[in-house]
Amino acid sequence: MNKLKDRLYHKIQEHRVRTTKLLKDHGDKVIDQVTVSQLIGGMRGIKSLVTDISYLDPYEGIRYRGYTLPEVLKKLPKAEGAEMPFVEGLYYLLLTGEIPSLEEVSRVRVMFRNRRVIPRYVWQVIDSFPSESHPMAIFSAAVMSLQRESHFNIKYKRGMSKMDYWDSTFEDATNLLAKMPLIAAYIYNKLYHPEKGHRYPDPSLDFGANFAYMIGKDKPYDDVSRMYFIIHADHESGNVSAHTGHLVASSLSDVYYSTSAMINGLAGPLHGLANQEVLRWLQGLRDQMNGRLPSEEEMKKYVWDTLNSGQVIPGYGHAVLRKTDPRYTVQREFCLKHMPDDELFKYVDALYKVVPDILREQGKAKNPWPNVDAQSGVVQWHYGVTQFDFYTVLFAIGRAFGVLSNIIWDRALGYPLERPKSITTEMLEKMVQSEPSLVNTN
Ligand code: AMX
Repeated sequence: MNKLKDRLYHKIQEHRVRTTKLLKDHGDKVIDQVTVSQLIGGMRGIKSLVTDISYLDPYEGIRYRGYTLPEVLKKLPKAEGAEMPFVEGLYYLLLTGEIPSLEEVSRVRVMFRNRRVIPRYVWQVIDSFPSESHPMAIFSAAVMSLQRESHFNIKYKRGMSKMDYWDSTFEDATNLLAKMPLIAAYIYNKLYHPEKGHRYPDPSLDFGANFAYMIGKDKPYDDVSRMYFIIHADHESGNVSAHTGHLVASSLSDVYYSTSAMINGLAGPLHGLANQEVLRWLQGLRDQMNGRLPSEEEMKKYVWDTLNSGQVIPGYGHAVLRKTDPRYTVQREFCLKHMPDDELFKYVDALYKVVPDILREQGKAKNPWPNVDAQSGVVQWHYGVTQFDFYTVLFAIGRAFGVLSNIIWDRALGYPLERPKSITTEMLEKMVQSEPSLVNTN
């Protein structure tokens, strides 16, 4: 067994006892109530999932395994001269809850490097897509096509103990994670730089630096990649992409089916696609201004025009967060250091000054503050990744780390098939008439 898997197995054995005890001793304890508005309103806030990989506090933002993002970025080992840590170290942290040493990260790097081989049929699947296809559709299909490589499926067919599900899921997850940047880079080069062709991975480079190399970007884009993959990795389990991955995997579909489904959920404009929408919306403002920076009044008018036409302000608001997203702040600090004079960054910064007050005045959004997507496209644009259709693919690579770590743990702890109960509107009407307490939200 390799070292990471060994450590993970140790953690799993410790944790199984806790889950078993909770179920056995407290299985009937009530944890939450459900109101009518939660039932009709997308299940907001209902405590109905368990994960130890990350926790999202509405005011503080995300913590991975108990660490805030600034702590994660500070504590995880880095390459010499790098500002951002190895993404491989994040995988170790998410899986085990421990900050790895440089040596432990080196071993994970070798493990990833040895799994970078992509079967030829994946390239053929990508090549068969029309060039106008959205890169998220191509990415999802390419991941899906790898399904025949699943170790979990082979072992399941042969007959495998439930206690061992996590093991082959770990193998599948690690294989897929190692391959995702190569697939993404191939899609990028094919769609946007066909004249340059495909670049083979450089075995000397880590996850983030190799991705930068494969899409032809110089330093500090290696750090941009690392930062991007790390900050997008997980946002606890209820968001659409994480929940979709977990749900599909709960039927014992393998990680290829689950990750492809996760990518499809991320591709919606209210979720991961918002990063591309922010850029599209900002370009609209820039076009109106003929390239000059708008005055505060002009900016306010653009925001109000968007709201009055019934659209949302992309990159603002959140289903859980109630303050500025720390993922926004991490990227803002990177921008302030590396690209303070960037024109789009100035737009984003100017928006930060006007949008929250306007959203408050409009009085609909529960959270008027920016989320991760308000800032991330701007960083990519600055370093020449101007094809904003591609931004959500980058988000998906990062998110796969969290989703796959969760699926490995789901299997380790024997989480069953997910199956909430639904009722009809008529039943609901009858229930609220006969049981007024059911609608009391206090
Ligand atoms: N602009 C305008 N209106 C907004 C808004 C925004 N940025 N954010 C929320 N609202 C509106 C909602 O559309 C809703 O209107 P309705 O009552 O007419 O349906 C009302 O405010 C209440 O919504 P909420 O409870 O505050 O938010 P939510 O949990 O329903 O939705 C989110 C959360 C993110 C979908 C929403 O804030 C939004 O659409 N934001 C813009 C898109 C975006 O940036 N998405 C990315 C989120 C982060 C991510 O997943 N990557």
